[in-house]
Amino acid sequence: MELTELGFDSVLAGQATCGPGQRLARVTAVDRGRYVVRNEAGEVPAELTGKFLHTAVSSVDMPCVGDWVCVQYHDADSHATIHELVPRRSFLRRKSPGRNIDFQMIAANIDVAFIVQSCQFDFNVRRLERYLVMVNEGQIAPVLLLTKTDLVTPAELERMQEAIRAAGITADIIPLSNITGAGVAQVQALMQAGKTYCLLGSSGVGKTTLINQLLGHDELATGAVSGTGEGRHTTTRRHLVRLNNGALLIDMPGMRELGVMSAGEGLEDSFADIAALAASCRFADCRHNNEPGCAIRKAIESGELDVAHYQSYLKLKAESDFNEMSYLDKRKKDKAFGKMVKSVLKGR
Ligand SMILES: Nc1nc2c(ncn2[C@@H]2O[C@H](COP(=O)(O)OP(=O)(O)OP(=O)(O)O)[C@@H](O)[C@H]2O)c(=O)[nH]1
Ligand SMILES: [Mg+2]
Ligand SMILES: [Zn+2]
Repeated sequence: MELTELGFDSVLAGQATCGPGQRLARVTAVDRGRYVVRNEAGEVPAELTGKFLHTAVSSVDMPCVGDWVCVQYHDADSHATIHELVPRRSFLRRKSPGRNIDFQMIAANIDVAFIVQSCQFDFNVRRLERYLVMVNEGQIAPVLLLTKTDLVTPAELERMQEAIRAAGITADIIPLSNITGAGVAQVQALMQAGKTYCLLGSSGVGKTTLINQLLGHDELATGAVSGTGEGRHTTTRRHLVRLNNGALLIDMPGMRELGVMSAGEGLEDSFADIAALAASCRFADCRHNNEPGCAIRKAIESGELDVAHYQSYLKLKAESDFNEMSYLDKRKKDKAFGKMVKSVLKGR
């Protein structure tokens, strides 16, 4: 196997600067501080060097699934140590769950993210918008998958697709059923050898079931859903697998919280319709309240712009601004603290 078959390309090659005795490998699984890396020869367990841990200033600097790393192999190549992270070509990150204001890296070097929602109970356009912000911010192309179409009528499915389009979302939508197999071939057809894909969505929507379909056998564990259609977090670790057609696919646990932060570009890309409208307001600094010549207000009044969609944008923008401010504040304090410690140590 060549590294290009694991997704390596010229962009990454231009960024990789491994030291002597080190080799390139891709992180294929992460589970609470334990890693698995894969190269031409296969997969082995790996751990971070002390130096790596010491120089990592933020959780964002830690390897995640999909990352390329410089590793050293030990004991007849039976395990490896991770020395260096190759700069990411694209990334998926969110605000870490709970009150903690920090980023959490989810995956890296992804080409296409499948945003998965189940037609049964799980469907929610506002949540779709959140996923889109995250995906767009990380320079990843989104494709929407609506699963469990076997549980709804064609008319219901049609309404869901209309609701997505009404929110100005232009990404491709593939409805599918893992039970009847409808739509699965369409997903398969768009996956290319050497490109990396990931599956994002709530627990129980059928992400792993779809991967098993694409693999052609039940390799990964899937779980039952409760009466409400909610999953029970069957997948617990992020894991990259290679399909027969050469495409690389990352399975992930279902996400509960999806905080957005510092998503400037992600927001503008995901709400491109709103950005375009705002650009034609009479005043460049229009706040879209009661200013004359406001294109946003006019579009809402004429029904061209969906109010819920606009409110969702305002809400995400406020949340992102707040989180970003708190994050910058925290980083400043971290830095000031570091400086203080250094000066105290120097003075001893
Ligand atoms: N009716 C129906 N059931 C499905 C479909 N896809 C998956 N399921 C069922 O939904 C349940 C959950 O599927 P999983 O593939 O484990 O869901 P997941 O998204 O991987 O969930 P987590 O790993 O918890 O994030 C299983 O019982 C599947 O058999 C589908 O298209 N239609
Ligand atoms: Mg799963
Ligand atoms: Zn305006």
